[in-house]
Amino acid sequence: MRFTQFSTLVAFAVVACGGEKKSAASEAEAATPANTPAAAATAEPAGAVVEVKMTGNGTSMAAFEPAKLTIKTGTTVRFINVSGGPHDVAFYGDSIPKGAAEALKKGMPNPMSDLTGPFVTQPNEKYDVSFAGAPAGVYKGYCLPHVALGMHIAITVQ
Ligand SMILES: [Cu+2]
Repeated sequence: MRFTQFSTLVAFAVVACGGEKKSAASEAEAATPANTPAAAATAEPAGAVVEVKMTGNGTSMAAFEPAKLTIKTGTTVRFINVSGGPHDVAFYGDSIPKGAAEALKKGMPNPMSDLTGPFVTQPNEKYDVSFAGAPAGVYKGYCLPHVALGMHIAITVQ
């Protein structure tokens, strides 16, 4: 009995110690200047969230589901890699409303280039695009790896 209690204590101490190490590492990370703070990447968006699935069979078919949607300014669109990845979402600079590029630059973390989100490679990995401050109009976009397969999306912001 006594031994069991001791083991539990030791196990707890090890866990506690591991936790401390982790938080020290996080502090070090937080202290390092970065474009996007680690906390921002994992924080839940404040406004409404609408999900868009990114699907494909790895060869001949790939799609955003839905491929057309209507949202309100301030909504976050969550792109989820369901199958056939890697996928990403990019917007046509000449096919978005005036002033939209500035809003999307703030709303698309870790871009590969202007208006082009990073590849989403892991199953169920997500990429959030914030339409905070986004002007009303139609935003036409595509998935870079699958644009030839017709993987397009049109988001209407009201
Ligand atoms: Cu794709």
